Amino acid sequence: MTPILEGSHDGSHLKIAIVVSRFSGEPCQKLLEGALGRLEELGVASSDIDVAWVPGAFEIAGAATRFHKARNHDAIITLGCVIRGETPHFDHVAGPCADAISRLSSGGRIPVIFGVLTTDNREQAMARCGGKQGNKGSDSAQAAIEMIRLYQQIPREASE
Ligand code: INI
Repeated sequence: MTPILEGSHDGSHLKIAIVVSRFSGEPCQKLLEGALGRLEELGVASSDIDVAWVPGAFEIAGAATRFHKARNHDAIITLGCVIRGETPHFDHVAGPCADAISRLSSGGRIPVIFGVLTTDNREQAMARCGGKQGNKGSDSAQAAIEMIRLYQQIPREASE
């Protein structure tokens, strides 16, 4: 039978870095609360979680890259919120933010999770950080644990 690889949701003994932007205020705070709550439910010790606040989504990738280079964590979760209706330069913030996090993630050494909301308005953002559409912070935390456990089953190059 073909083996099917799938990551578990066992967060025990894992170290997680979270980079969260504060630009939009409440949505970002709620994303962080969602992530921390889910990590705790999955067995990650609070002492094994490092949280770095950055001013805006544009700064997330830089801080995430520093965590990545430091090699002290099993995954990095990025959280933030970019709202189209609140900025004329939405595309200049949201695009580079997503591209840079994607580049870091696709290196494949550890999971780098994209928990940055990009919405048309604040209402849509609020719905996705603990409202009708769930909490993307919580979803991102679960994705991080699942991907760590999956990567543990996929061989990587010996040189890494
Ligand atoms: N940063 C955000 O995180 N969300 C936004 O909606 C946003 N807007 O609206 O512009 C935003 N801008 C700030 C940007 O991320 C940087 O912090 C700033 O340009 C300094 O580099």
